[in-house]
Amino acid sequence: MTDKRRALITGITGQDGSYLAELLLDNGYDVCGVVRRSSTETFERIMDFKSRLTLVQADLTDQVSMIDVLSEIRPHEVYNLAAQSFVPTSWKQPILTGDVTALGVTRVLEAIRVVDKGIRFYQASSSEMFGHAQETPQTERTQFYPRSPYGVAKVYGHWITVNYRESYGLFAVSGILFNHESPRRGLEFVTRKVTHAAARIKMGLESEVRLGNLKSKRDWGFAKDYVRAMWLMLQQDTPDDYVISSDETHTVGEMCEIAFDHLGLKWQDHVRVAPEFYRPAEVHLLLGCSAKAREKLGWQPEVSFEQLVKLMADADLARVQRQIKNESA
Ligand code: NDP
Ligand code: GDR
Repeated sequence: MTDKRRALITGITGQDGSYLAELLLDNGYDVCGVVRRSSTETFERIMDFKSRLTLVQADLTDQVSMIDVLSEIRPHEVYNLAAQSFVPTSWKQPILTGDVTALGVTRVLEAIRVVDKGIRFYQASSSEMFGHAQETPQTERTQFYPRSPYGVAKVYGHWITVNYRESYGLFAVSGILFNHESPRRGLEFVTRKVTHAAARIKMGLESEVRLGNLKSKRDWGFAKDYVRAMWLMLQQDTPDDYVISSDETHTVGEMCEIAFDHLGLKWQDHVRVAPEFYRPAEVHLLLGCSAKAREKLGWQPEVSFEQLVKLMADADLARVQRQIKNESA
């Protein structure tokens, strides 16, 4: 082991894990990632820099595996990004979602308590905890009212993080992050679903995309900006919780308009509303206030909503064009 700072990331194969790993490598860290056993590889997002990472096998549902990993790696910082993170799946698999997204947090915290209480801990909390928002904009003091099993699980994860900080004096922080997106976003999330579909429609591979509620409003930012805030939270003198958001809100419909328009298409010609994408309980409006993070962490986003949607549409168009070229070669 070297003298460099060591970070362990759970969820390193996900959108945020991949960006955070790159940031930490750039900052001179030894970066280790937890990966779970799978019959096919899930390394697509980290492929370009995988040789610079240490990957270890463990699962958030297995307490001993987490203790073993922490004992082996002895990180200075742990970023807990692993979760069942797709809201609709949380109604289909509420028990699994609770096990990974809620209890999984306690397993990581228990591993820290047993192995080394000096390890700094970041918990990926979510604006979904505000759910049926009790006030607008939402701040660190806004009451939670989750509207999905996922949101409920994240509320547990948030409070157990606060509780371990207060019970054991851990440097444990909860980042309440609003939606953040990128070309690495999973294809089932609405922004990526739209930019990917718009690119395929542009290239004549499809003619329409079926979506749910076009009126719901989200506070969307760029994932690369948001992982910077995670790192900043663990560099402070004292542990605290922060809202991270763009402080703007837009409808799903507006997002569609920007994406299709950017590729020279009219969104009304291609977007169809399909009841199967409506949720049993919707979160209608999220709008964050990140004033505390801006003041105390010196954080601010660099990519605007419009730039974000356009860069995602451009990336998907390039990807689809590459696929077509490879298939015809
Ligand atoms: P992703 O869904 O892209 O990534 C989730 C990661 O968790 C994947 O690496 C996945 O591994 C891993 N994982 C899932 N289950 C387990 C398990 N049982 N054991 C170990 N690893 C597991 O999520 P994002 O990157 O978008 O989000 C990162 C975190 O931030 C999540 O906790 C999410 O809930 C939270 N969050 C995200 C926001 C967003 O807008 N993106 C906003 C607020 C919070 P595999 O590749 O094997 O599936
Ligand atoms: P969200 O993101 O649920 O906010 O959770 P998602 O992109 O799935 O939905 C955002 C909004 O778009 C509406 N919507 C659709 N959503 C999807 N997925 N597919 C559709 O076809 C569609 N049509 C309309 C939804 O109803 C919703 O209102 C994300 C995840 O990353 C969480 O893990 C994270 O905690 C929160 O963001 C903050």
